[in-house]
Amino acid sequence: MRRDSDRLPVNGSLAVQTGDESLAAERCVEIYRLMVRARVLEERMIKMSKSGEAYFWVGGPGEEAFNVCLGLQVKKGQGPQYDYMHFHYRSSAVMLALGMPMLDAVRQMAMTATDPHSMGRNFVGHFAVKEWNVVPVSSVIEVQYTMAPGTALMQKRCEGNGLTIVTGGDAGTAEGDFTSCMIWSARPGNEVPVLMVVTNNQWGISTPLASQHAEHHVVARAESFGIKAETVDGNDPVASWHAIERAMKHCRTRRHPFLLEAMVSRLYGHSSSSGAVRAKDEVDCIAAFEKRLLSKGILDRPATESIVDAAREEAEAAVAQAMKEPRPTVDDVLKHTYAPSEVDAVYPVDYTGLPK
Ligand SMILES: Cc1ncc(C[n+]2csc(CCOP(=O)(O)OP(=O)(O)O)c2C)c(N)n1
Repeated sequence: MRRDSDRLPVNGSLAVQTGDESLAAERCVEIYRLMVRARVLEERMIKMSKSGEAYFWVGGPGEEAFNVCLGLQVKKGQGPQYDYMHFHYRSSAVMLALGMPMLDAVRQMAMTATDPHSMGRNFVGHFAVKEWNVVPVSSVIEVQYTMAPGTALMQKRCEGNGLTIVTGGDAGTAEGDFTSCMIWSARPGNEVPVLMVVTNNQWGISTPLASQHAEHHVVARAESFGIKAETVDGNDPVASWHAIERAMKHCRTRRHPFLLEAMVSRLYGHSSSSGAVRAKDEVDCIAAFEKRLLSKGILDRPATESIVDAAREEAEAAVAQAMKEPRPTVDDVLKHTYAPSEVDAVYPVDYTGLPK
């Protein structure tokens, strides 16, 4: 039976600690709940991909600790005074932390016309929210890194303290786009506030990081551009929270770039194309954090179970709702495209015979 996990009593004097850094109990519970919701959402979407309710799945199980901490610290809003976000396809936990309902992720997975990110036309995890400065996610990896200095330059010109956040995986950093981002963010006298995040799971689909990169850590490349950088254990929410806070403070106040490399897990392989099978030999950030919360007495077992139950109910309700909603039709093909009229005039498309 569902209990109201939002009203769990939290002892305000408790905290979770990593080294000298700590997070208060209330913040820990907020982070834990979002991490659980993100994992349950992704696991339900993996089930959709295997059951015929949907097709391709890609997402972020294993990145929840870092991504929730990132989402909770974003200055959310529309326009240059707020943060711009150029994400990759593993950012569902950031989006939930920003306030996206599970239903909107499920709608994209189910390719419904109600999907607010792409009207059912893009892959799952390809978010786009104009009101929150979430720039459309690209399937072509790394192009987001070349776009990021553009929004950051505009933010610098507009003054204020908005910054640009760009995320991607470790393999993608081999693309020239990653270097372009460092060059354009760090031009002497023209530095711009880009927070470059690399979530390093040590894989590029099936290629191990160690077989491609001689440098020990991605952050090693920052030094040659004079970019401040840090590597953090992205499986630890306490360490992640503080590293993100430091990096954001640098970008907001100095108006300079920062490179933050978060070491994370990849708990269900690359995507449904590689089977989406649970990895047993990688750290599970939720299990690890839960253990710390239980041992500190911040949550007890019934409380963690109630959080998981509530998340599962939410995910089931989202899937049930999305499956009832309409799919896009042929008449929708040219809606929300940049230049439908010109393209249509030059290359007229015959839609007769296609299913409505
Ligand atoms: C330009 C480009 N090349 C190749 C691909 C195919 N591809 C999709 S994801 C991926 C691996 C990316 O690995 P990484 O950047 O480490 O991110 P991860 O998926 O591990 O989070 C590749 C090669 C692509 N989408 N775009």
